[in-house]
Amino acid sequence: MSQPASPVNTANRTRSEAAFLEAQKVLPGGVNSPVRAFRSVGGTPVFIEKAKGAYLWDLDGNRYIDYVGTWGPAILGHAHPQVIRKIQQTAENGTSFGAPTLMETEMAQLVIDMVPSIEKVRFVSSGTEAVMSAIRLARAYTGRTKIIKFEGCYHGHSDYLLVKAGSGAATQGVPDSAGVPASTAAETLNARFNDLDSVEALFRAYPGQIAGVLIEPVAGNMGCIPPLPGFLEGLRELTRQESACLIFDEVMTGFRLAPGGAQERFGVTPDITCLGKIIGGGLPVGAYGGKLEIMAQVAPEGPMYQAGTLSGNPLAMAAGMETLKLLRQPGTYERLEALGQQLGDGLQAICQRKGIPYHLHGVGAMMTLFFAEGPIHNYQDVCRFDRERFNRFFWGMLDRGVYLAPSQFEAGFISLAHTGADVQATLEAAELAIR
Ligand code: KE4
Repeated sequence: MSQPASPVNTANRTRSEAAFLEAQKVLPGGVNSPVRAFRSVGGTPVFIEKAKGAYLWDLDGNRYIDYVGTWGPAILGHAHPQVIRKIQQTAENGTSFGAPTLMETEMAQLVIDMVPSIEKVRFVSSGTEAVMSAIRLARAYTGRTKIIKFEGCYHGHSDYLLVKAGSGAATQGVPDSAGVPASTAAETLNARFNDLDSVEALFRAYPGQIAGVLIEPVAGNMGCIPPLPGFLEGLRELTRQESACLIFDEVMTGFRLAPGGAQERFGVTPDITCLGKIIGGGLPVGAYGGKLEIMAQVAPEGPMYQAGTLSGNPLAMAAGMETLKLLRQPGTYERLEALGQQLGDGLQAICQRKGIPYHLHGVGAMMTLFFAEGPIHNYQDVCRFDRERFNRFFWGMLDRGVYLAPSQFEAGFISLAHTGADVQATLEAAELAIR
């Protein structure tokens, strides 16, 4: 492999270090979302000054090739000129009205056209809000209270989803955060990803009580883990038999794995779909949607209450609509697949050549290099990873100008702004950072 002309060195981050000290005086942990604090890898987080295309620049002027993509939304790359211009034009007419606008109807129609399961949609302001509302909707529609989720999947920070598995396989959940009442957690049951038997066991243990099964159809919050063949189809059949809602949390996979998300890619149509990230083009948008008869529950059409001051916000609708329209251009997903393949193949070749235990899962433009032997089908498998080797890799890449998620339990994201040369430069850094 050719050596880089002038090795990139971004290890001087003194301004970020000073900024982090100041931030910790006024923000819990110095951040507005925990993962940004780099606690899992240690050290000081990078403070970003600006971003454009596939690149970030920090306060010290270092440039990074970005594979976090603000955790998924930046699928076009950062600050796409057409998105920025649309936001600017929209802002000239005001930023929020708290009243209906034509843009919300147009955006809803676009989402309905793209996502197979959605016949009617409600916009909210985050993925957390979308999933929280979808759970309430499943409970309203079925009249049941229990929810099944999967260990290792993350669905935002609502009380009933910050719940981990209890001691026994079929026991009720226990809080996974301070402040979550045990009574709330008890309504949430945990199954094992890619293990249909674990789901069937819960339906047998709680007959007629389960409102819905909530899943990331491709897991992205325990690293990227795809469904085994037949797993999603099995969930679809089981929930149909049990008259429970199948809820796909496509906050991360929506519009990334295909125009219609994982449900289009894998050909399994849920009852309710949750969306976020890409749908807002980098501005705060979440959404939940599904069949007409289910969405008829949602106020003011039906009895299930949900509301939001900034829901359907004009700026967010403008950014999201422009993003989705650009994603629908021919060749988009082929290009994302090709870049993902180039990066995944290159990383695997490095690990193989060096005899490093690894497993790589990549689905289109999202992937994770696990420093653990495969197979990796669920959360327990991921927990075998070599933490020291991951941390060496993370910092080795950051110091060479490649910005990765600061946790083995996250997915990496490629954008349409990344080039083959960016991937090649990434692999040159990885050649030195994987050890
Ligand atoms: P937000 O509330 O952060 O918009 O969405 C919550 C959420 C829901 N569902 C899935 C599948 C998600 O991945 C997320 C949020 N993802 C994390 C990254 N793994 C966001 C980053 C963060 O928490 O700061």
